[in-house]
Amino acid sequence: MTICLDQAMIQRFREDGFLCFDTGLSAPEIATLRATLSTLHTDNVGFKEGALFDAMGVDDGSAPARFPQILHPRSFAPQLIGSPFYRIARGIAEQILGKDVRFKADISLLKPAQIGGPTPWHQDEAFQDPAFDYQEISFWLALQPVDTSNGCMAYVPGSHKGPVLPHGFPGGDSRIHALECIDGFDPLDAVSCPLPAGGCVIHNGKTVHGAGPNASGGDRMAYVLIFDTVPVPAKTERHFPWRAHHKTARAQRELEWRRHGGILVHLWRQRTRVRITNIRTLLFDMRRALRAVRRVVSAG
Ligand SMILES: O=C(O)CCC(=O)C(=O)O
Repeated sequence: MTICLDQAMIQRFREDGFLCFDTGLSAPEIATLRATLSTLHTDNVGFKEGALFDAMGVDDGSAPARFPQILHPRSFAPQLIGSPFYRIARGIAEQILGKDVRFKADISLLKPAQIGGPTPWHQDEAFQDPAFDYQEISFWLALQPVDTSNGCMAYVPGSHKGPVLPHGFPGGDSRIHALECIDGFDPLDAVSCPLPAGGCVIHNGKTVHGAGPNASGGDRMAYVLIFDTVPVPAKTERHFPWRAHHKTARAQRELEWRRHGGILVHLWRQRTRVRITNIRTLLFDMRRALRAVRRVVSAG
């Protein structure tokens, strides 16, 4: 199945920095995705390598996770990449970003019933290296209906047109994975995006967004696919000082795992991302792989 956005929708996405649409996925297709991801969470898949972590806690196992996430769940359930959702998202990403679009990442997001914490306001680009400029779109798929009672997403329209704003850590605790935007926007401008199961909201890497807690009796699950074009050196110098202070248990587990041989598994998995469209994309991927190896060597 393929879905195309019409020109008015694409224009709205460019203006607002986010857009909701219906994927048209069938109930069994949504149930399959939900069951696949639920099993990974229940089995604690990826914890040792830092793929599974609590984005809203110190993530040392001392308290129930308030926002467990799995980075790259496709590494543990490869069938996710053949899913109809992947094909739909890829087609729309190509429509918006052009033929050179690349699949960047997938993430499984679980906000547990009643204890699921709010997602702080943030811009995804605040996590990235400020030396590059990015073109990125996230596809956030609701795996059950979402509204303000279970933490639907909310966006500040037009915020993607400005710079990356100052960020810090929730409660000032740099052990927490999540980042929080601390200045330069008004949360009262935000628009909530309730969705039916199978509804999707896409956002730009610079759009300020967040979500409320899950106060409902059921888990709130979402599956995210991210597509990008190869980053280019930043046109203007910028600094994200919070990145130097970020010290999470997740990153530490990942480093340990890579030091003990996981680096080879990591590089092998990354091969599916490489798209040799031109020499620039190849060089970018080679440099990134080298950086990953250097980090492991210097930690050892
Ligand atoms: O699901 C959420 O509450 C947050 C997701 C998010 O921040 C993202 O997909 O970029």
